[in-house]
Amino acid sequence: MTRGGPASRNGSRGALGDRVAAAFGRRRRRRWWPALVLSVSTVGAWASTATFTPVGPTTVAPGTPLTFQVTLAVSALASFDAADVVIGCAQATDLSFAYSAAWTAAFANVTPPTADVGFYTQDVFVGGNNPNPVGTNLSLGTVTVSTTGMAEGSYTVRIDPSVDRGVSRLTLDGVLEPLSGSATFTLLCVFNPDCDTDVDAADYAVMYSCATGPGGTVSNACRRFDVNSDGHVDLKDFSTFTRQFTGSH
Ligand SMILES: [Ca+2]
Ligand SMILES: [Ca+2]
Ligand SMILES: [Ca+2]
Repeated sequence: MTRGGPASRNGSRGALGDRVAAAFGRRRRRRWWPALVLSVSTVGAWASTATFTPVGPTTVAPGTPLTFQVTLAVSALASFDAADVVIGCAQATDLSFAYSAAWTAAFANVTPPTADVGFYTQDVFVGGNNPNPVGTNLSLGTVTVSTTGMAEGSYTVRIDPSVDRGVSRLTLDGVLEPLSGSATFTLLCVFNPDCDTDVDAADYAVMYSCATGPGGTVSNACRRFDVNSDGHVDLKDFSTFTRQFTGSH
């Protein structure tokens, strides 16, 4: 699916609307319920939570994929029997999703993951509905962000109904709570300022110019060398550098 232009975005939302309608198929007679409750739920107390738990470090070199386990939990609702979720990352080059075994066991109707629904540069629409409530919290699955081609910097993967126009929500018997949550990650070429495939003498020359000693303060440009995050570039960091030194290749 193409992305970016107004026409394609409208098309994406149309396809998404079909998905949502399909997901709520047996409940369509009660569709006035979500619209009615939305004005209540946006007051603030009604807000379900998506927790992103990183699988591995959240600071990695560009090109290294990052995976997060996503768990959904209700707030004011006693449970939930349906979920509609858009997970997205504004600057990612690719994003993939896999349901947890708990999710596929709990829901009779599991929404087939639909990629590129048009709210973020990369996103996926997932969810499910069930005749009976499935509990107060449940593991949704894992989302993996490919960072190939992305620049160094900080990024966010998120579920945000203010971006997806209220699609993300948990529902119990037609009563809904908006669903939101996020995680940040950092792409950084640690010890490797030229971001090539090695840690060599050229990188060491830059590290040497960044050295602060134990009493100095590291600059933002030199944080890649402060691997123990104590605010200094000193012998402790150099000790780690020597273990990661590969030489030119
Ligand atoms: Ca290098
Ligand atoms: Ca340090
Ligand atoms: Ca090199």
